[in-house]
Amino acid sequence: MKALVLNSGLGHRMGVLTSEHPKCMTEITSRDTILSRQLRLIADAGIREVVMTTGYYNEILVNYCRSLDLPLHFTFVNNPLYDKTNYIYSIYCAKDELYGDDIVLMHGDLVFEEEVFARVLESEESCMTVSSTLALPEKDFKAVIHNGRIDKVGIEFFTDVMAAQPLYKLRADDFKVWLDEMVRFCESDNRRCYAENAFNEVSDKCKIIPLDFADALCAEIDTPEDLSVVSAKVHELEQRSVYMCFSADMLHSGHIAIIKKAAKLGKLTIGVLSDEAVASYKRFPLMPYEERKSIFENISGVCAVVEQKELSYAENLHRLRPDFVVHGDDWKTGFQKPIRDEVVEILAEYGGKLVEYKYSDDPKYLELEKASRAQMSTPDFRRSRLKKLIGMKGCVSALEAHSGITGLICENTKVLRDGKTYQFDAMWISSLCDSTAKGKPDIELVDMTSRFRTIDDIMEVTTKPIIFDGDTGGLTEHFVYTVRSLERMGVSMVIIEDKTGLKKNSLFGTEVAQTQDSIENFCAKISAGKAAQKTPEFMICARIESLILEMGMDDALTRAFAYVKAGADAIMIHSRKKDPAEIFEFVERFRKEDKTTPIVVVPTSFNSVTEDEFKACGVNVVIYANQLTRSGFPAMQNVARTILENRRAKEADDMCMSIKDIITLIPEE
Ligand code: SPV
Ligand code: MG
Repeated sequence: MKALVLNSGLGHRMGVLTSEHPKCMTEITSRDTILSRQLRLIADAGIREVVMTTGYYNEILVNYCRSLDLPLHFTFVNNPLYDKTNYIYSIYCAKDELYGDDIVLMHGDLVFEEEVFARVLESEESCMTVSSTLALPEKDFKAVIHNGRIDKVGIEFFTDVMAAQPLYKLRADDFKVWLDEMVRFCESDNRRCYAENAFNEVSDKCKIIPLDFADALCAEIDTPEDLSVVSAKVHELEQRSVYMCFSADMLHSGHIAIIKKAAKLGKLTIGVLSDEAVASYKRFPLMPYEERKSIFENISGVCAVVEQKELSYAENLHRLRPDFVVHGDDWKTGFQKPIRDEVVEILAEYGGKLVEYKYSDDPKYLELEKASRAQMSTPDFRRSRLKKLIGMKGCVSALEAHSGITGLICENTKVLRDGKTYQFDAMWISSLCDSTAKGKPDIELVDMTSRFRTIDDIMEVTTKPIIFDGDTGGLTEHFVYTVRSLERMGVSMVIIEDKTGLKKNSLFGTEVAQTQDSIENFCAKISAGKAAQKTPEFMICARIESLILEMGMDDALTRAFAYVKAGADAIMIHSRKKDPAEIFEFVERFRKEDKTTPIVVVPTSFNSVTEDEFKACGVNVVIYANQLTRSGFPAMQNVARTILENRRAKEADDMCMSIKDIITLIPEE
């Protein structure tokens, strides 16, 4: 595309302002003349070729353009009859430079907003800028519009018209029709009229659509009064502020394109979501906040980068009060809608505006997201994530999964509450639920090979970190192999409990015979596991059964410190009491001496405590150990019974997911 800038005119209505240079060189701000601003916008839009018609002060103009040092190639075409002809003849003089290219045509005294220019350039059809809101000018251009296209342009029309400005984008084929007609006009000595007179003759063959800039700035400067109005508006535009928020740790051309557009609206501040906010709403960030921040700081057009701590924009909007918030239109529905609604509400409080651009669903961006998900599910990446999440969030949550589908529920379930999103951070592969799914008791009967198969099924369809219930860990000689296998698979943490002999589920408590291992033996098992592991991030968590087996708080604490000394990366304290008092007491007493070793709890019985309460007292991992099994199983039993009772499935239908939903539940890759 070439830009055609018409600068042959005399500009005599500007008085002394144009006594030493052409009108386009009039200053509109302290840093810009009309022309330097136009040329900067042209260069910023990626246009490289400029054809400029000149007239009086030809040399001054040429030297000035070159002095601006913009990445533009100029072809200057002097209209030798500039004082006797109109710009139709200037274009005629430049015609050899113009055939065959798409052209963006502007008068040299036109000042327009960057956003208006961007819209003109984006138009797929040839277009001319018009305003549906400005009053009709007496002596300036108006465009007659019929059926969505421009029929005539001139100062003499007053019916079916809108105020129009000489800023056009012209497709090569449309411009050829118009240019041919300009040539015909000029060669039959019709050189003192507007170029638009020629257009009016061929408008049926040259389709130009109106592009409505409404109240945005797009105005010619003809007089000193125009100059002061336009300068004030440009000044105001330069003060405008724009806010956008990004989580992206993987920037692609789509993001850059929207940043460039946003920067055209004013000074752009980017809010970068905190690691915690990204992890809560999307997935674990591939890059930490500081790195993401520095990437945005180095993108041209970005004036400032600030942290956005939550998904909600509220805090930053109240503080920054930007004139515009820019976002893709994808948040109008779905999960982000409440966030959008809040933004709209806050902007309305102070008169800010939401600008939404069409969301790009280009498959290449989906491919990139898929690639990063694939990366996250690789063993090394997945394994290391639990430790990082604990470090980042302080307290993480895990939900039980025992199959691919329950893994997907852990992976994909999200809720939005009070401007925050919540999702599970990790998955717990419970011995109880894995055994139950296989119809077997929770007594270490399901062998490791089979347990690994469950891990594999879940890993195949998810990306979140996995905490594995390793029961007693078995014989130390066996445990070291288990550790290495789990590491290889990408499991993040194994929890082994300090019991020996025939293990029964802890929730039986002392109702069944269970033997607690000696501190010495269990420490040896932990140390052997730690010595066997190959990667630094894999965690071995020692689970203390003293409270379950009613051995007392002191025993629990003695064991906890001994296990940490033996190398345990975390400890789990278990209880089957409804009252969380003993858990809180343990955590408090443990934390007095050990501020850092992560503490894990499984609040199946003491389920009244919230994650925030656990976090506040020093717990780092909260495991919901069996809820999916306990909810799925009775629902299935109920349906089975209902079918039997009715000797048909009709009555059970309302208890079931629809066929359509079940067959589309898991999309094919
Ligand atoms: C499991 O989920 O298998 C556990 C936790 O070990 S508990 O059932 O509470 O013992
Ligand atoms: Mg278990």
